[in-house]
Amino acid sequence: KAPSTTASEAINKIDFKEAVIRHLHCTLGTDENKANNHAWWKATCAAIQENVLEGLRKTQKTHYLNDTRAVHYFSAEFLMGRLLSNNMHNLGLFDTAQEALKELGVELTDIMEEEPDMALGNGGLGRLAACFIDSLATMELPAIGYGIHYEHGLFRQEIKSGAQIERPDSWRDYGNPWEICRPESIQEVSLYGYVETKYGENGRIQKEWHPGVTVKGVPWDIPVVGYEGKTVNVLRLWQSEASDYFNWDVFNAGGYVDAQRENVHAETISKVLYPNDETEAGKELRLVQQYFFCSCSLKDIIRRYKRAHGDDWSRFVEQVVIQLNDTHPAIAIPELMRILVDRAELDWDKAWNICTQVFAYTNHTLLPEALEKWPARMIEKILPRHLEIIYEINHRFMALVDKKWPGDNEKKAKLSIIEEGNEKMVRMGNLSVIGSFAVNGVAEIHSHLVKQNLFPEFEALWPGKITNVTNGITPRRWLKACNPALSALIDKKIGNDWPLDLNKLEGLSKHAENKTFQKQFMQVKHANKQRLAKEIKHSLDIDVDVNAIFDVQIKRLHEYKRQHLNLLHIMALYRRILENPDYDMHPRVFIFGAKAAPGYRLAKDIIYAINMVGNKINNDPRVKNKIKVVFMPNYRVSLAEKMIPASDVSEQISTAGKEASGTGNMKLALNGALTIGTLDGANIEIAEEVGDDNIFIFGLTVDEVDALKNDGYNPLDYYYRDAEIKAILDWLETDYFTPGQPGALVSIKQSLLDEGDAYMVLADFRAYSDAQIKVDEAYRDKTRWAKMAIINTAKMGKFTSDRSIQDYVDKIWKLRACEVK
Ligand code: 26Y
Repeated sequence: KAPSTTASEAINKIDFKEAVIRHLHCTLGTDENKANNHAWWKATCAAIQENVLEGLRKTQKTHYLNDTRAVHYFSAEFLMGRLLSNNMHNLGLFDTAQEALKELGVELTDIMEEEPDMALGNGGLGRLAACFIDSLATMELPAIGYGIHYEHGLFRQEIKSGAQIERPDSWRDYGNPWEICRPESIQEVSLYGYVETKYGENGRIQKEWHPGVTVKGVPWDIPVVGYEGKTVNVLRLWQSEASDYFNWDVFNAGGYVDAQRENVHAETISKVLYPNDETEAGKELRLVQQYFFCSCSLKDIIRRYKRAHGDDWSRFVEQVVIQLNDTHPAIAIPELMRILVDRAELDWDKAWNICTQVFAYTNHTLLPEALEKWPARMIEKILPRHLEIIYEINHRFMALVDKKWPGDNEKKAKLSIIEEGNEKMVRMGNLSVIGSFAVNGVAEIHSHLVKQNLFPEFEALWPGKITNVTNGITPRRWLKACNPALSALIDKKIGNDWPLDLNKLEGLSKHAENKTFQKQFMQVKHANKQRLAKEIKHSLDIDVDVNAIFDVQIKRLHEYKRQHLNLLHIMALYRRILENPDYDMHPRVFIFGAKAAPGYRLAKDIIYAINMVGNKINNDPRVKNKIKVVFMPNYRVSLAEKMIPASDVSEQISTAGKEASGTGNMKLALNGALTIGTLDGANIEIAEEVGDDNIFIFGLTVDEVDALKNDGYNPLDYYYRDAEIKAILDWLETDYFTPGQPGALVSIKQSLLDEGDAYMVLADFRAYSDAQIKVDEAYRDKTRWAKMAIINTAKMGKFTSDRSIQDYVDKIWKLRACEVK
């Protein structure tokens, strides 16, 4: 019998055991007999971190010596999840660590559960940033992520009597083993105060900002390990602290500073992540957060540049490109102008030239309520000099517009950074387009709509500036690490280089009809479903049938994502069963995971409705277990990693034109789930890849949605014409699902009937229901389903974030890889 490990692995295993024990003793002050899972986890992280830091040191030295151009990814959110499993896989140490720990009597997968998620993001945008920095390191591209070191990430969700409760998330409570504090790189950031105009000797007008307060930005570095571990980049997150000195001059000059000082306590700035996605609340602290991390990051970039190039700004644009992850960091544009004009004393034109060659902007949404706008008065109060700069940028830009379209005030009103009205507002989208050299959407259709509907005047002014880079996901985390059984099967079939070259998965296509492979593929799925079923039993005490279809909708809760369309369909099935006990359907488990923004009433009502309807159905013997409804609390990255490998059906059912891209759709398809979805976002490109026979597309297209809206969409037409729709909506008004509380679910009906059904749930209901019947038929044909599932995995090559990053490099960043030896 062949030995299970090679000689070198055996040595590594011994080294690794030694390192873990050493850390138990010397880092944690405990020992093998006393250590609990948490201590074992920490010691294992520390042992891995030794290897990480070695790579980090080499990478930083190499980048410094080669004076590399780098991309700086500015993002208010990085949804990193857990790092242990990822870092072990990327270093190629997973198996070694697993065996080493086993010999110490410790189960690696158990201790991995000790790690809290780094949930420093809301959803898609934050997770995209995390996938991108994984790809950047993997592709050996010099890159740094810049963000905020939130003390509390996205809230922890509990479900009490069916309703969402928010609890604080404390991801660092017992110390984070990955982060490194860098006090030597602290930055100072100013806020509030006033601007003084001075006249220099040469007649040059000088502006001096006398800030009201100064705060400290303390950087924490999280190493980002590329696959195969050669390049280790960093994610640098800024934590706010009270400054060592307070500007007493200004303080004494006027009592108003005192008042402003109360507004923002230094430590408050990085205290908590705002849990709203896609709805701008216009909160002052949020703007302060944005400015805080942008200012720290720019100063950090400039410090590093000056170390190599001194005061010579001429090479800045060769060395630095900054990607703005949506408009959240757009304030970096006037901040860089301020630094260049007021501090470095460059001419305006020279400074503007630099800015507009450094920044690039990614748009992630078309929803009007998500487009950031700040009251000019608020910016004036917090950043008085920046408001002046924004006006100056706009003034010069308006002159340019006038040259192109002389006297066209309508064009000017559309293009202006300033929205005139009752209250003057600063449009951060317009500022971002004007201050960037490239703008991109995140899927073909989305980029098309950005050009056609959101920024048509900019598209006319600067054709070619708006481009597309379709999103992607890292196959290391979203297949290799989260689905080890499927990864092993794929390795066996086509070799193990697919994590670096995902198009290799195409090689699975030719086995899609092979009975043995189909069986193996579906056995893996089955085992993953068993594991999830256990988790469901454990956390919710619900029994689910592993032979049922696992139908999964996991994403933030939003009307446009239409979890309520899914719910209405579940109610329809339930009703059909009650009316006809022999109603023919394959058993199905509908599984949801979703957090609602704490202030989003209807979203919370939908969560409540899913739980109440689910509770009724799950306990109704007449259903004979044909339907189960499971709402998994506290959806997050680490839970996604358990749910996605166990999914049969992927629900991607947003109103066409509303979901910019989606990335969960890619993760699920990669793991062999079949999509039921609308022609929206990246679903369209997924359909192109897998072919129409291997996806269930339904519903109105973007053009049809527009046409129906223009014709005057009336949801009541559907209510009165479709008896099933009427019955379901009326059901919501009774106390059938909420005994003793009639009307508890009525807000959903109201939003659909009285408030106009803005997301056309009723218009798409019948098409959705019909598509679900096709899903049911397909699943019953085991061979057909297996083939379809395999083809989905095989055709996901396009959606690796490595491809997205290569597109950014080619179209926008013009970066070169730098090999780290
Ligand atoms: C302005 C503030 C309230 C705000 C905060 C967070 C606005 C938006 C967001 C987050 C947006 C977001 O996550 N968008 C998603 O980005 C993904 C990555 O591009 C897309 O796949 C997804 O369709 C889009 O909804």
